[in-house]
Amino acid sequence: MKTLDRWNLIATWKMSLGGVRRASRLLGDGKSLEEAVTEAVKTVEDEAAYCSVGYGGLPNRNGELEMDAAYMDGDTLKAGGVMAVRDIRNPVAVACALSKYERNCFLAGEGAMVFARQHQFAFRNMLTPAAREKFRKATAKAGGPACRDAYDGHDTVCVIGRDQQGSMACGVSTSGLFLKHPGRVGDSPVIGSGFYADSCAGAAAATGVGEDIMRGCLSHAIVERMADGCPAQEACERVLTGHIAKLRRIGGSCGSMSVIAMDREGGIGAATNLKLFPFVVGNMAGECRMMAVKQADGRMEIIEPDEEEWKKYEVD
Ligand code: SD4
Repeated sequence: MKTLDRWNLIATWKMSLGGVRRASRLLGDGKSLEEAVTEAVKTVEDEAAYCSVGYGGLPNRNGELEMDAAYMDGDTLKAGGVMAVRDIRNPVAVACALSKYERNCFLAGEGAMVFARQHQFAFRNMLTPAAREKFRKATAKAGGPACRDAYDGHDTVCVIGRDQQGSMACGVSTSGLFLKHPGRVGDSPVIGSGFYADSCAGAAAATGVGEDIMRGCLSHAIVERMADGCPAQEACERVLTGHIAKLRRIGGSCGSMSVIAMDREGGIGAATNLKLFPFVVGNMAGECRMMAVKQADGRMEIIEPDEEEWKKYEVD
């Protein structure tokens, strides 16, 4: 197990690179952790080319785009989330606003959209022509939306941040599984499953098949390990491999699952049951790097692939 450097940001998938760059500059300029983390997530939400988060995300069975997002402040343990919302430009911003409340912090569907309207959050038609076309092709091929199970092209942007004072926070956003049932909620806006941040211990977040991630409350389990002094990398590996072994023991196969974590000193960790899971790290000096966990037979190796190697893997 490789010991890694100290970082201020860690985020899932290659798509988070632009957002992490922006967040690292914001932190370096003395902006708040909340601003840096939410900006990193918003950057991905706003980009149409990333087809599993925000604008241009994956439609559900009705051809509508329903999104989940959450935010957690690791100092106060306050968290907020929105579930199955439509046409909100930046769901993570609404989740962050909800995290300030004492009650009614997690809102679903129409209720969340009413809150967003009342608080002047921006709305836009989030369904792009490319997403419509993707829906049309997938449903035509399968003979209708209801016949087709969700496929593997779904990803969540998860961003964990830590500032100079050691405060930690986490933001996540996704359109969830392609062709999911209307109203389906994945792990992403479920506290302890898709995300968890506790500045006294560390923070963790997950991406993959939400139903399987939720069965292990993976993010909270990883943070608990770090609270006991386990380094972030070891916590990620132990929790993920233990959960997968258990799922296999009790009921056969499980879907894709990947996790990232950061301990309170800025040590990072990542684990996956994919062959390769890319992630991005950044620090306050503006240094950002793309890394990946390579996995074979449950053994993980953190690597920094070069351009040629990335091409071999064809992953986002
Ligand atoms: C969900 N966990 O809705 C999300 C999707 C995802 O990689 O992250 N896929 O289940």
